[in-house]
Amino acid sequence: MFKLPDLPYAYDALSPVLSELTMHTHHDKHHAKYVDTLNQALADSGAKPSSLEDVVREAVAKGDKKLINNGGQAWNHAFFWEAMSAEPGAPSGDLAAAIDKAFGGLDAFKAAFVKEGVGHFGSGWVWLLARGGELSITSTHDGETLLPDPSATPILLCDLWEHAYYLDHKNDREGFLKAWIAQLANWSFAEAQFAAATGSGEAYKFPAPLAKAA
Ligand code: MN3
Repeated sequence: MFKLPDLPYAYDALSPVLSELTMHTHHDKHHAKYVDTLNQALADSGAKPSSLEDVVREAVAKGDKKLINNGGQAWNHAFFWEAMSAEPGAPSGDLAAAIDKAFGGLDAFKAAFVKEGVGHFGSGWVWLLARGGELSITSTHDGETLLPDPSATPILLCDLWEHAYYLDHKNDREGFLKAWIAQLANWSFAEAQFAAATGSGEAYKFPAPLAKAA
């Protein structure tokens, strides 16, 4: 079975953009429920997967909605926690150069990321991703991941579900996204992901399942 990953910082570390209450609700209730439902579905089917990435890719291949949604949400939230930091820094080196090339500068990238998130109808996720050294922005619906696309490496990810921001920003998704990209995007994590996309080091993986059956 898969274990709910801990937050890589204190629950109040991302305040005021994301409050302690939001982080407790989002991680301890929403993310936990996706992991629980994923584990129950795997237990019911007798599956003994070696990675969550394999679970999601196989679920997509089979059209298994329950595993696509709950496995995808388990993965996306774990990546989302890593993609945030109380000390976000700024992109440098190869990643900064790739941002300039793709978007015409960091401010233009941030505006494009916010625009994609605001324009996404309903629940989902907004991504900065790399194909090799080439950056782009996309959004996915509900629990969809980028895992079925072997050419795509996620660099940054922000949650567009209302549960991610409603307690702190009410219906103001644009205000949330502007604050998020300015104050929480974890650029050292993004640089490590970009290095992996361009052939140096390993991209993020969800923690391997515990040996014991669910
Ligand atoms: Mn969420």
